[in-house]
This record gives sequence, C-alpha cells and structure tokens, in this order.
Amino acid sequence: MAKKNQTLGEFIIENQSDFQYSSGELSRLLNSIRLAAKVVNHEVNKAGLVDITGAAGDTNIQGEDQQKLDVYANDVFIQTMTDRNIVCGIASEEEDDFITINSQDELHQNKYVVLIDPLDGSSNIDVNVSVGTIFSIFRRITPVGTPVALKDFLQTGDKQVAAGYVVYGTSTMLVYTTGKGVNGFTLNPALGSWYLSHPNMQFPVDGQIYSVNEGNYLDFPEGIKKYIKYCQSEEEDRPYTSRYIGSLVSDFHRNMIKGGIYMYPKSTKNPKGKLRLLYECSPMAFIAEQANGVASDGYKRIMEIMPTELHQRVPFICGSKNMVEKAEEFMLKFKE
Ligand code: AHM
Ligand code: MG
Repeated sequence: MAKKNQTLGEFIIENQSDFQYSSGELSRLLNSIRLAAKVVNHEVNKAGLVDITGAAGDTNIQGEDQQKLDVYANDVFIQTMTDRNIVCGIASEEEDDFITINSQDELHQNKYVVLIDPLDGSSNIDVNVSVGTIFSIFRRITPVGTPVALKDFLQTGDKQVAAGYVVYGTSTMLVYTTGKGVNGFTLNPALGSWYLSHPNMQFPVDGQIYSVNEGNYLDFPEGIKKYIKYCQSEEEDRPYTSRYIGSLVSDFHRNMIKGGIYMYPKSTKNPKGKLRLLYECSPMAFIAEQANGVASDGYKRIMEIMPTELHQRVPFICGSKNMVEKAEEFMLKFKE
C-alpha cells in the first residue's frame, strides 16, 4: 500500500512480500538500479557543461577521458549490478552480445537477467532535452548454477517480473512496475532520495495527444496515414494535439499522465520499425498495460511477441486504450 512521503527504498521493502518465495533478490536488484540511476542523473545534469569541461572523446582537466553519456550510463548500470553480484546476466542496447555475470564464490546462483537501454534518446542531450533509461527484468529459464544463455533473454514480454524507466527531465523520476500497478518516484536531488510522487499511475482511457515522427509520413503504412488524418480531422473532440519529443521515455511519460498515443511504425527507412523489442518496447508495454494502457505492433500485443534476436526491432503503438484500439482498427482496415 502506497504511503504519502514514502521513499523508494521503503516502498521496495514494504512490497517485497508481494512475491511468493521472495528471497529479497529482486528488491536488491531494484535497489542497485535506483542507485545507478542517481549516478547517471548526476552526470546527465552536468551535460550542458561539456563545452566547458571538455567534449566526449577529449581528456578532461584531471587527465581522465571524457566519455559519451550513453557509454557512461551503460558502464554505470552494468558495473553497479555486476559489483553487487545481483543478476546472472545483462543485455544492453549498447552491447553487441549479452554479458554473463560470473561471481567467484557463488557461481551463477542469481535468478534474474536484466535488459537495459541505458540512455535512450541520447541525441537529445546536446539540446538539453529529457532522456531516459529503460529496464526490463526476467527470471532466468536456465537452471541456477549454470551460465546464462541467449534463451534467458529471449522471452515474451508477458514473462517480465519487473520493468521501469527513469526520465531525466525537469525533475528526475523513476517509474516502475512489478506487475502490481505502476508507481512513480521523484528524486529530491538535495537529499538523493526518491519519493513516491505518483502512486498508481494510470493512462486515461482516452486522450487528445498523438506522438509520431511525421517527417516519415510518406513512408508510413496506409493504416497509420489514415489514423493520423483521423487525429487531425475536425470531428467530435478532434483535431488532437501533436506532441513529439523524440525521446520515447518522455513522450510515453507525458502521454501516460495526460492521455495520448505514441507511434513508431515501420517505414522504408526502418522496414521493421526503429525501436528495439527487448530494450524499449517490451518494458514500456508492461508498464503501459499495468497502467491500463495498450501496447501493440499494430495487430497484436507487444507482450506476446516471441523475440528471436537480442536487438530485434518492432513497430510500436502505445498509449491510451481507446486511441491504440482505434489505430489498430485503421491498421486492420487498410492492411497492405
Ligand atoms: P535510440 O535508442 O537510438 O536513442 O533511439 C530511440 C529513440 C526514441 O527514444 C525515440 O522515440 C525515437 O528514437 C526517435 O526517433 P526519430 O528521431 O527517428 O523520430
Ligand atoms: Mg534506445
């Protein structure tokens, strides 16, 4: 039960018993993600100083190499989880292959794998626009005591144990679900603590915002083109407002609070869509569904898609229930 003024640490402990046979492993894992997010937040906040302290690729005043922030975020999340020996494997959008965590004393004893997009939308950093981290947690399929295998990572979204995102915005927030609703915590930067600010987040069933890169309009499937025209038409409660940040976490976060739809369909440039099933779409789909929203590839639930490769891409339509269902209606009607 969410309590006013509760910190994320308190919330995680209090809700640990939601999991049958819980050993505290998932709680410790969430705690390490919350810690890494604070470290990354600190660095992201300083991004505007890069011209003063030296750009990525330069050597800074202390003789240290300046890293690009997405590489930095990748290192921080992986290192934080590895040091704590809390997962048996990690797959990252920044890495070609998954990483096997091999602790010396307790060989491959951990139960969970993490998939992460350490800094999504990082092209926005140069212009001081919000970026995010997205994470997804699965229970391993292979037996404990053995090294992780690709199949531990290639699971359908509906097998997720937890998923969440961090939005490094005007405030930094960590939003996550363990399958019992969605809760959002805002970082108090002075104290370094996350406070429950958005308990039980819900997508409004309907919305008035559509988010899509309309620069790709001519290449979109007919169903999406027709749906966009529907959003723009002057009927009933339309035209809708168009809002596109180009940073999935931020667009999703706004739409969840205000009601809206986010779309990244396939196009000639991105014949399978642009977004990655495992690092972006599947975790966001879990959060969306837990918040009364819908996530689809245009025809079926994202959560049911069986991945065949780590970096698989998929078209993504996600948001308020009635809006996504309407977009699906158009996709079906104008199926190519
Ligand atoms: P990235 O993983 O390379 O950062 O790309 C993902 C981002 C999403 O955050 C965003 O919604 C989308 O790409 C924007 O793409 P585009 O610039 O093509 O509209
Ligand atoms: Mg990304």
